[in-house]
Amino acid sequence: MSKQTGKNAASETATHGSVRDREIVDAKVIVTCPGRNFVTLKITTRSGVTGLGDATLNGRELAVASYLQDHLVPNLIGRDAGRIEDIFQFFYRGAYWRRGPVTMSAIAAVDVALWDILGKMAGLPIYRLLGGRSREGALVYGHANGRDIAEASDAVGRFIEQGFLAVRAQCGVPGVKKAYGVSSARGYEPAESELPAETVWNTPRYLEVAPKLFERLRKDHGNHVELLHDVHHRLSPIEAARLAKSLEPYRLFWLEDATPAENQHSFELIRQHSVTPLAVGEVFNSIWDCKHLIENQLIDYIRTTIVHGGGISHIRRLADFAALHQVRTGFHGATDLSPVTMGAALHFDTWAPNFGIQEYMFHTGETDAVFPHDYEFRDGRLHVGDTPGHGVALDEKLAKKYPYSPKQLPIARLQDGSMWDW
Ligand code: CS2
Ligand code: MG
Repeated sequence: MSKQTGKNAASETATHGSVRDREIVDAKVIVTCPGRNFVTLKITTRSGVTGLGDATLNGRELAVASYLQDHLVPNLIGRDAGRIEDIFQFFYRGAYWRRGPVTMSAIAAVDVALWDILGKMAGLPIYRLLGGRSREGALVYGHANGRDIAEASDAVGRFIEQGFLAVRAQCGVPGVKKAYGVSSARGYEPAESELPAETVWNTPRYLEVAPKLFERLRKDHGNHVELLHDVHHRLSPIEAARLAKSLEPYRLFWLEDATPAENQHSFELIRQHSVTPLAVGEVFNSIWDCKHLIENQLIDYIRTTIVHGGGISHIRRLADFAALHQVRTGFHGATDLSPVTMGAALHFDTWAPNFGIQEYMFHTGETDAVFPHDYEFRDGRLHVGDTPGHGVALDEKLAKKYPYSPKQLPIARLQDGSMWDW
């Protein structure tokens, strides 16, 4: 049997693209830096239908670009673009080396590009292919931050004025030069320099300021706005438990990445001590990274999104598994995830019965011009359009004007110089 033909190939109808129409004839990796680096895969079928997938892994972009270019693209040519599940399995099982952020981001780019092609061939937006609309729009949260509590509270106020119903709040930590999540003059973009910037962390100071921030936010903005906070893996499990407990009076929507989760049992300790809802998973890349967390209901929201988790095909499995345990989705949506991921994620959010919330940081005007898209923000929610596929395009000519620019994420050390979690 050839790569692209199955037994019943001839009987497949032209309406959905015949096997010949669906044959992959080109797959191209495009690296561009309109304000920040993005890696995009563009797959083209014999009938000229194209699909786009995001493969951006912040600070490690070229590793994924090479994985795609050198190892996946040669396997794609000649294959049937309609066999999305089989292509996922081919790359996941077939490579022998399973999982990992580089592998799963590369597979995700292929998977999302194929779902985009399927949508275009069917004339349907992806949310309809998944099973249709479960909601009118996806609740999103924006990023408010300030050098101190007062500045952060003003920033939260500005998000509420813009119509946001949910806001993540971070503030500077007295005595800490560069705390996670606090903007520089150019806005918050953590991968700032060619080699990692070194920051120094102070847990006791942070544990003092965080509850004060939320006490003030509730005082200034009332009890109805949803408030979120990201610890960015900087606490030990018992410190995380203490923070979660101290934040209980301020009714957080979630506390994110309270402690690293390689050891999924760590979250048992936090759960024993607090009813603050917990979110984790932006650095996960498969269902196996959160199996214990989910089946033991140690978290409330799973953050793993499409680009780092193998695409729509794998994340759908993860979301269905999470639903069995009343865990909701809360996809990662920082600026290092391209508009292609945002588009695909919003289709997923529009469908997923156990959707919780979607992170939404604004891309720069340059990024939006390179990736024209049809999703839009209205009344605290993001709304997908009805363009077939995921509704995000790529202006290749414009993309060429922004060559790759090496940038890595910062690192954190404790005051004595030992490495810590950034
Ligand atoms: C963050 C991100 O959005 C978040 O919750 O933790 O800013 C994260 O640091 C970056 O996406 C890393 O690439
Ligand atoms: Mg985070």
